[in-house]
Amino acid sequence: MSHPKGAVETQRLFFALWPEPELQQRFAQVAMALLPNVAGRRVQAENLHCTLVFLGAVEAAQRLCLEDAASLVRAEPFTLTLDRLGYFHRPQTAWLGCTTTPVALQALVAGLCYGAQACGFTPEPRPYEVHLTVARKCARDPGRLPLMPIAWRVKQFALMESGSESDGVHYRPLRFWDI
Ligand code: 2AM
Repeated sequence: MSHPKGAVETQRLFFALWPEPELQQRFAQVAMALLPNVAGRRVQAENLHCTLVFLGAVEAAQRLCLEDAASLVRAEPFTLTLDRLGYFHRPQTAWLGCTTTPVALQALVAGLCYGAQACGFTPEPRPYEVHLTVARKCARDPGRLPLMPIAWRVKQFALMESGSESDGVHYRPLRFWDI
């Protein structure tokens, strides 16, 4: 891609938990069953993920710093039990979430936030709420619908790139770390 003279090339990046394709399909099926007539934009199965830390526009040198920082993060594997449907009013998103956030997940997010800060990023100031967005631009809160819990054994996290293409946004894992 060509850039105007002087413009710095960046990638739109974030750290995330990235489910295996079978699990993405399962989450998509659950979302379809819970929100059959969602008046919004459903997230495609192959894009379903849990954001850990959003970074935004990242330059090449910053990416190296972030990868080094991620390599230093120590966390334990954990089981994420997705057992509730939630809604964020401002971005109007519906998501699958957890009644109980594993301590190991909080530690992982804290470690990544610390690393991101060391690389010059300002992480989200609000407390972390684990969520797997299933629909965007939902004008109305779908409410507290019951959900058969889905247990997701998490053993790695990923640095992800978000790319805009003619058919919409696509997320691509750039690198995985075992935890
Ligand atoms: P979310 O919608 O599930 O919260 C890649 O763009 C991912 O990063 C999105 O799926 C989104 O996750 C999250 N994201 C995008 N923009 C963001 C922002 N400004 N602040 C925090 N998270 C953001």
